[in-house]
Order: sequence, then C-alpha cells, then structure tokens
Amino acid sequence: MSRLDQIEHPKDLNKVPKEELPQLAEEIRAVILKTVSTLGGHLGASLGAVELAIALHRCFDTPHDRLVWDTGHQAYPHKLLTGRQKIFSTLRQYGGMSGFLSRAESEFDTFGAGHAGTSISAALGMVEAREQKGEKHHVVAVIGDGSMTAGMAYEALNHAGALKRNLIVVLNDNEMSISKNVGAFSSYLNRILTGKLYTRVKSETATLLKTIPKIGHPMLKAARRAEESVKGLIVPGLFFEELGFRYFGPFDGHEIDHLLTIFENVKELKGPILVHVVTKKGKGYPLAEANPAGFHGKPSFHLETGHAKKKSSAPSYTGSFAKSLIQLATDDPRIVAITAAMPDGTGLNQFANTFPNRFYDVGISEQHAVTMAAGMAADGLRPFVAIYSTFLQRGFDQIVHDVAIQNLPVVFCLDRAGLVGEDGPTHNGTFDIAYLKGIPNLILMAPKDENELQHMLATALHLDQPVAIRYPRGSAIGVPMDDRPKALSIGKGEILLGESDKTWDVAILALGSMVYPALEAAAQLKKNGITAGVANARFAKPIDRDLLVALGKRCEKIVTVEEHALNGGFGESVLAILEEEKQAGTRPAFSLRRMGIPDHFIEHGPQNLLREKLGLDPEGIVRFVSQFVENQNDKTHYAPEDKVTSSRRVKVGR
Ligand SMILES: Cc1ncc(C[n+]2csc(CCOP(=O)(O)OP(=O)(O)O)c2C)c(N)n1
Repeated sequence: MSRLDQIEHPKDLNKVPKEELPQLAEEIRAVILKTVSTLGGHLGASLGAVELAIALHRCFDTPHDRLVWDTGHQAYPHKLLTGRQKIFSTLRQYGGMSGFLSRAESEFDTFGAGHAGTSISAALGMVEAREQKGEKHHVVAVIGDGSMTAGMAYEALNHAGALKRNLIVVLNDNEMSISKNVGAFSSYLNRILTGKLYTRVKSETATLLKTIPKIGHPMLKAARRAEESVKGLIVPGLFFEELGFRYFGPFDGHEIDHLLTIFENVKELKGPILVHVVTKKGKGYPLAEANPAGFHGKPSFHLETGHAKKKSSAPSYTGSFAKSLIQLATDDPRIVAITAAMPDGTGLNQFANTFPNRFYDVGISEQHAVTMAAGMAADGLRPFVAIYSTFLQRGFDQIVHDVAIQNLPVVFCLDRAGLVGEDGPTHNGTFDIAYLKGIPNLILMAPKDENELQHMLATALHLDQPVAIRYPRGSAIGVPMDDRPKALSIGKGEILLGESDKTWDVAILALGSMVYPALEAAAQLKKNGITAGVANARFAKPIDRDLLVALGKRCEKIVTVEEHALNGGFGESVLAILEEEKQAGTRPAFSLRRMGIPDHFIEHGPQNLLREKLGLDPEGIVRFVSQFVENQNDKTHYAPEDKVTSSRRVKVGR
C-alpha cells in the first residue's frame, strides 16, 4: 500500500513521518502525471502545488479551517489528499470528478472556482462569517502570482488590510500565469526573487524560520522585536505591509519541512498575514518544467515525449481567427490586439510574433482590457479584444459604459462560445448572447465556419461601432478559404438549403456552430420524407426580419438552434419578433420551437457528448424536428430528460 493510499482524510497526513512527506509528494505527482497524460487536464500548476497542499492540509484542520484555492486548476493534489483518490481516474469525465473546485463535489472545496482572482474575496467573506457567528477557525486563501494580476485580488487585499481580521493569504509564486506573467506587480515579485535577498533568505531559511514569532511565547516582547527584524530583512514585502498585511517570505514552496514550520508559526499570529512561497510550475516533470505554458492545460499526451495523443487535422477556430486577424492587420495599421492573459488560448501569440508592437497582454484583467480598448478606439485605433466568452462576463459594465454608450469601434472576439467540454460550468460560454443582446449599438455575429469568421472580422473592421463575434472551441469545419475577407451585409442571414419555389415542412434557423449540424439533420430528414429548409442566421443582433418573412412564406413551422442558453438566447429574440408581428397581424401564421441549452448549468464532459445529450447534434435535431413536424411535440423548446449534470458530493471516510 502506497503512502497516498493511506490518506483517506487530511488528518491521516499526521500519521506520515515528516521525513517521508517528500516521498508522498512524489507519489502524488506520479498519480497526477498518469491521470492527466491519459485524460488530459491542468498539469503544470498542480505539479507545482503538491508540497503546498500537503503542508497546508497537515498544518490546518481542514475542512474546519477553511482553505480557499484560487482558480482551481492547481487543486489536484488537494483533491487527492481530501478523499478523492478513488474517483481521481474520472477527472473531467462525464459524471466524474470536476477538474476545478466544486462545493457540490466535496466539503473540502470550500468555495467553487474556475475563474481567477476570487480566493481572497471569498476567504474574507468567510472570515466575516466566522466573526458574525462567533466561531473560531483559520481561513487561508491560496492565490497564484498570475491571479494576482486580477483587479479583484487588490480590491480584496485593500479591504482585508482595513478590516484587520485574522486571515492568511498564501501567494504561490511560480512567475507564470498560463504564459509568462506580465505587469509591474509581476516585475515587483520578480525583483524580490532575483534580488540578493532571496538568495540570502534561501540559504538562511532555517534561521529565518526560527525568528517568526509565536503568539503566546513567554517573551512576547522579544518575539515582537524578532518579528521586526524579520520584517527588516524582508523589505521587498513592503507593498503588502503598506496594505496592512504582515508579509513573510519568500520561501521555497517545495521544502515541506520549511512550509510546515512557517504555517505552524503564522497560524498563531493575529491580523492579515501574507506568506509568499516560490514554486516551480510543472515541478518534477522535466518537460513541463522546461515548457510550463505548453503544459498548463493539455489534452491526453505521451508521457515520454509530451506529444499529444490525438492530433486534429482540421484547423481550429482559434487558429483561423489568428490567421485572419493577421491578414487584416497587415493592411490596416490601426488594428491592435488585446488578450487578458491568454495569448496561446486565443491564438494571439501568432499575432504577437508578427506584430509585437501592436499586441497587448494585460494580465488577468478582462475589465481593464475592455476599457483600455475603448480608450484606444476613442483615439483612432481598431482594437480586437480576444477573450473567451466566459471570461468576458467580467467586463460587462465596461462593455456597456465604456464601449457601447460611446459607440466605440471595439471588436470583441469571443472564443470558446458554447459548450467547452471538460472544463465544465465555470468555462462554458453559454451566456454571451444574453449579456450582449440588450446593449444598444452593439452588433453580434456568429460564423458558421472559419471562412465566414474571416468575413465577419472584416465586417467588424468596416463598422464604426462595437461588434462581438462568437465562435466555438475546437476544430473548425475545414472549408476552403476565400482569398480576401469581405464585408457582409449587417443583419442579413442566408438560406442555405431548400428549393425556393416549393413549400417545406419546416425551416431550421441555425446560429453559428449549429449551422452544419442543421444541414446534416436536414439531409437525414429528407431521407425520412421531411423537407426542411435551412437558414444561417449569422447575426444574433440585429435579427434578420426579412429572412423570417422569407422562411414564413415557405413553411408554417420554424425551429431555431443555437449553442447558447435558451433564456436570453437567439431563439428567444426570434420568438419575440414573431409574437410582435403576430399581434400586429403582419406575419404568416407559423409556429416556432427552440433548441438550445436549458436553464441549468451544464457539467463537464466531452464536448460532443454534451452536445449529444442536449440534442445539439444532427441526430438530436432530426428527433426534435420530426416530432414537431408530426405534431407530437407540444413543448416550446427542447428539454432533455437527463439534466446533464454530475454534481454529487464525495463522502470522505470519517
Ligand atoms: C477571469 C479569468 N481569466 C482567465 C483565466 C484563464 N486562466 C486560468 S489559470 C490562468 C493563470 C493563472 O496563473 P496563476 O494564478 O499564477 O496560477 P499558476 O497556473 O501559475 O499556478 C489563467 C489566465 C481564468 N481562469 N479566469
């Protein structure tokens, strides 16, 4: 039985002799490597946080003491130490364990996460809950240096410093976000690490640790003096000190022994404490240590070589976007590109290679990215802001207040719109139409394929107003590309299939990623004796009213299909228009059914499986449309039997 097998609950860590903890760390790394190389997942951050997770769970009485991890992609060691070894092999699988933190999954996941920068705020909330209820326990937030570029982390530090309650923040500094970390704060941390000080501290860590005072020490005064001397030594932590935190560090985050001493000591201290630990992303797996960005999140790969197991032949939407933007930018020097810490994920790393001076990585600060783009647009540039649909949720007010009210030509390129698959509900991009369609001045498009994506980018460039383009995660269609991108007519869709002089049984009006599945469905329906016209909506705002009239002339039934929440989605807008026209007596009498994502969060699992479960694949469309045509379907929208959710709590064995 391995050491890890004996850990059913973090309390079992106390049974492992201190000197054997490094071996336990190696066992944890081996399990993570085996699982992630088989199933895919977030590798580098978790490998870097193994010793930290061991030390925290050994020093603190979790879950009574609250341990709040930021983002959650580094939480695999935490999961393995908190009773989830047996389900670890189901990582990110449908019905299996989440790849992030989930309160529904375990009481040790004190706060759900997936988006960065939330841990200090959440922990501070727990601190106040503790005070309000008169309870006694520690609250510890762990945050990465990348996540410290998120504005809300500073909002939280600012507030925590003023409240002066007992709170421990552990800054896990590996000098990396997904890519190399950016910004002045990152340089500041870097100066702490590269200065003579860290070298000195490293060699003197043992001595230094002894000087961290313990409250309750008989010679409190002497301890205070010792603390001052520690502070004096650690002048670089002054930034945190000024915010009201007592700063300790930087410490080697892979030395479990030292970490244990540090945490045992600081947990006795009063007030807000910041412990700065230094870790290596990808620790223990040389390929990931050498290429931390490449091994941040990975699909399944060969352990020996690090190469992906499956290779896709079709280009990705991300890659096509980058290529097309570079093509446009070659001809138009006003174009600049902005990412919020996702140069690789958005494809903008390619843009950066071509136009290093026209590329901006602003860190995990989506709000700032939007307003900065607004400023650039106000002074004549054409900013293309590439942010995943889910992360742009952060920038809603900035889109309204800073971009749309001033009608500024900022182009939002929303990658990962729709279901993202294994990353689950925190990452699904299924709300962007809902949060964007109510904003005046803004145009919202979704391409059916990569060729249309390049035309939409060109269209956006020709417009003098805000535009958002949503496109899905994964492979594009693989269609031939037109030589030059061309501007499309605003608010005009197209009929792709259906003889114009005949009537149809039904029309399928599809948006973006659902157009090709709708075409496949129509081909199958034809074999089944049902004639279906198919239209590509192209625009989620404005809705093409003429297209609706054209469809209405050929059939009495319309089905809308979108990879977005039904509530607030494209189909809902179409429904509203039809209802208005019905009341005005101006439309032919046809009825509408909607397909999309029902009103619950969709859990993790393979993207195609989720689409299948939600009926958002050709077969699902065939089933739904057939029932509608045969008058067997009186539901207004598709509602799957299965809730497509896997949230269930893991019981820890004690
Ligand atoms: C709001 C938001 N924007 C972007 C991301 C994508 N993202 C996930 S992890 C990460 C880097 C986090 O860096 P850090 O906190 O230093 O953790 P590390 O991976 O280095 O341990 C980013 C940008 C996110 N999760 N949330």
